[in-house]
Amino acid sequence: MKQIRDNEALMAEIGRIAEVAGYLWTKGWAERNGGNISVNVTSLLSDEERSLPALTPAKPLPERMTALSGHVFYVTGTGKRMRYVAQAPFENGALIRVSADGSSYELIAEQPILPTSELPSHLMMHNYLRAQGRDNRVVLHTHPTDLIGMTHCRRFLDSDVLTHLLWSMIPECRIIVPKGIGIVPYEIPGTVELAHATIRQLERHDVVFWEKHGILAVGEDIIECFDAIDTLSKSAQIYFSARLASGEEPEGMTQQQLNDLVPAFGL
Ligand code: 2HA
Ligand code: ZN
Repeated sequence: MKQIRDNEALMAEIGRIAEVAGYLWTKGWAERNGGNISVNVTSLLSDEERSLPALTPAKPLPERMTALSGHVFYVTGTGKRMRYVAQAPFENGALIRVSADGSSYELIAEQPILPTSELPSHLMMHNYLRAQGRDNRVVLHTHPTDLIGMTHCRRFLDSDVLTHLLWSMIPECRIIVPKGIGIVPYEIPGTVELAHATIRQLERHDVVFWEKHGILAVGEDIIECFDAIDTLSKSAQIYFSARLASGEEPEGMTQQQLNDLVPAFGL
């Protein structure tokens, strides 16, 4: 009997998830079990792997996810620590399969590790993005200290204000996060309300700040999701450094300098 670990393409993807989980921990963005990851791996599996027998009874989803019927995801486990996901992704996460009618999911490999408490909201986002025709495979949520800190300041809780401020700290930020950031007012973690509010922001953005909680990024590639958050974090640190150095509001790049990046980089 072939094992799921014999699938090289899947294991390469799991390796990239473990790589990013390690970055989240070393960056100081993943205290205890902070953060969670889900990646759609359906296209990497054979028909046989996609129809592996369930390890546990089906669990209902809060909404029917018809754009995800039969799709398989790697999902980090509830209560699991990113630093251990990095070392042992199949002891700290699992593959789940959404049912054909999109109303439930079951664990299929490798062990029955219960998924993150944010699973329903991750799947709602995957479902929304796929239904929109966006080739989304990744939802990444993490707790970067500097970016969360900014969401405690009322004047930054405005998408245009915070996007412009972070873009204006270093040219790369405008290039790497071209859609800017969305902001979701505080909601209880793991709730359907938080998921709905996030999905509204995903209409226009790939990165969303959750007030006083964390950051969520979506995309085709987990390394690129990490890079977007990392670049925003770099901008925040430049802002804090410049403020500390002078005691004044940093100048930031001018609007013209920001605009000039658009044709130069085909944004
Ligand atoms: O997984 O970060 O938002 C723990 C969390 C919940
Ligand atoms: Zn969180």
